[in-house]
Amino acid sequence: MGQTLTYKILNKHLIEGKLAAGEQIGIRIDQTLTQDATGTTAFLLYESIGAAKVKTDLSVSYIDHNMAGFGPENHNDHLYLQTIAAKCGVYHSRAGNGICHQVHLERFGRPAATLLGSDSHTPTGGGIGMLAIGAGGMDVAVAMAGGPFYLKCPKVLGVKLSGQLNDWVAAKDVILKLLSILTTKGNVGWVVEYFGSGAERLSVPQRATITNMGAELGVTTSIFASDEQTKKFLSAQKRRDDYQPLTADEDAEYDRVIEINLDELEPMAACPSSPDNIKSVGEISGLETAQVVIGSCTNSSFADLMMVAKVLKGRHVNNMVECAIAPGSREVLNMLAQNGALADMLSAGARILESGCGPCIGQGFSPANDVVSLRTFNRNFAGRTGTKGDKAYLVSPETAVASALTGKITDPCDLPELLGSEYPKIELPNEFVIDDSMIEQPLSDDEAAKAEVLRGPTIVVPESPAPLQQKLTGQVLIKCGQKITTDHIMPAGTFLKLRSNVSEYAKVVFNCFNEEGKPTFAERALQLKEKAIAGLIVAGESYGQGSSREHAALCPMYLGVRVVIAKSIERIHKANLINFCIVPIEFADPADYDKIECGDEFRIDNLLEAIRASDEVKIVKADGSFEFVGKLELSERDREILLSAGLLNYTRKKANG
Ligand code: MIC
Ligand code: SF4
Repeated sequence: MGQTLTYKILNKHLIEGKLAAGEQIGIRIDQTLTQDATGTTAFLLYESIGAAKVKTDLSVSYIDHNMAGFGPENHNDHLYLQTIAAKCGVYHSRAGNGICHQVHLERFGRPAATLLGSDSHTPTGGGIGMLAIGAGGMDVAVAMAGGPFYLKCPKVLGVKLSGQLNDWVAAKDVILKLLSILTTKGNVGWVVEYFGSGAERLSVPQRATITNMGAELGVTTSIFASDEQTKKFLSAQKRRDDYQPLTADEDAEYDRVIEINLDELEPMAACPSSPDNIKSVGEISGLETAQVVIGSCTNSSFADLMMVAKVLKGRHVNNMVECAIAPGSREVLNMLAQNGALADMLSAGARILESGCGPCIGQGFSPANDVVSLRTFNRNFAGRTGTKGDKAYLVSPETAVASALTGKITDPCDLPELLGSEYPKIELPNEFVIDDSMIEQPLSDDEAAKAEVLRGPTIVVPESPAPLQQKLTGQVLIKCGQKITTDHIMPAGTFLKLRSNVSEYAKVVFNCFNEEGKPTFAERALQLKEKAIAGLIVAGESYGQGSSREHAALCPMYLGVRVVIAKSIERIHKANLINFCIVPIEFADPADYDKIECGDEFRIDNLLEAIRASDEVKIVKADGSFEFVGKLELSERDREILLSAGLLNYTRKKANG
């Protein structure tokens, strides 16, 4: 039987375990990426491991999330990250150079390599044929120190793309279509591999849009073959030498296959407030919109923005719409500036934002109350825009620009009729304008030994978890529903600047569920912690969807949360919980969820014993009126990490023999 692309790469990188779906495996990581919002913790933890120079082929630290600079925190972070990178042999992409995923694709990604990134959209690299996986910062720190990355050997879902995208239909519509089929839950443990004649016709940036938003499916990663398209892209980036062909075998067998005929695809939208709430743009057209934002790591490539510029040229954005465009990288922005496209955007009334995450992570551009905001991003979780009750729709750049011109959600296929606009097909340039002057090279060993690391006062080393005890007494601090995202647990936006100071950031854990005039989650948790009562979180399906932010485990840990009991828990978040010594438990019988109330007290009498040797644990209500069984789906390594009080202690213990 032939091999899939995924298994070919896994095979070449396997260090521990057997390549069979469901088995725990350890793989070698060739490249890592970190960004500023997860990076400070990742590097602080990296320093705590005691490692000096990174042992990967290449590690890059990006500044792209936190750039607004209200107060000293952001700049303190930037200086710390710049100086620690130089010392540790890490490349550093400075603020303004672009979004990590876009820049990594342009300047560093390499087919057939493995990439681990402390950002859930790391799978963008799958567009260039690399196995690119998102993880918590602690896991990335271990990989930088040369340790393997552990994961469940995935099942492979083949997505066969046939046909060809019609004019005005975009790569974004492909992934939105797939989200309508697979939804955001229930896909843990899969890799999506695209193949077929339709896939062959897509350019690298189009592929990267698809693999990027594959993160919303909750899969381990998504990947395309490395072929002529990849060669063309890398050559245009003056990196022809990084190219190597890699495809699945002709007779590769997938665990499941889904077919999408690109000829039949139409413009799609993810409606509020989930990336899987999909409708065709036709179904929602006519809805007035007051804001259109084009950018983010999903849709801000040169081709995307050139198409937008060409449609805007000689026209003007509707006067009831605020339209902003954030080019994904300095390379893209430079090229738009040099070829005049930027001027077309400006003349059309678009606001140009700097190359970074910006509005996608709630750093400004929050919409007014009750208005429809159209975004080319990948996430529209409730409140992520920074506005409570927001109505954010996720669309392609084609749909976004059409709607910016008309002031209503508009199917871009109607543009020729409405505005006489022909579809501007954008070819990949033969040569991108390359300027790596904002990427700092790591220092030589001699220079590194002398270099000073700058640590502003807002950068605080996080506390280590306390060891778990055999007998645990806990109280349910919150009972939440299904699809709780890490944005619910740990809001970003204006709180993002607190990422390097856990005790401050922890004050806003579950902020969206806090009620005015009542004690906050954090206050209630700290009260319990003082009484040595563990905090328990109870949740429905797909707990911890979305971002890789380990603060969604680190901050609850700081507040004394020791156990999460949910119907199911998403991959990255589950790993983060374990890394920070919070026990992830899944209901053996989901009906037991209904029998639990916030404030209930429970006990576990044999927690350590169960973690050591059992797949189950008995959880008993303190008054003895009810008990239920929780599943412990843990690998041997997970168990050891929990018993060692978290990954940092575990890694130190291992290093000391
Ligand atoms: C996001 O899109 O939510 C983020 C911000 O990029 C996160 C990382 C973070 O919270 O810092 C992600 O996707 O992992
Ligand atoms: Fe940045 Fe948004 Fe991409 Fe996250 S999804 S990396 S916040 S642009």
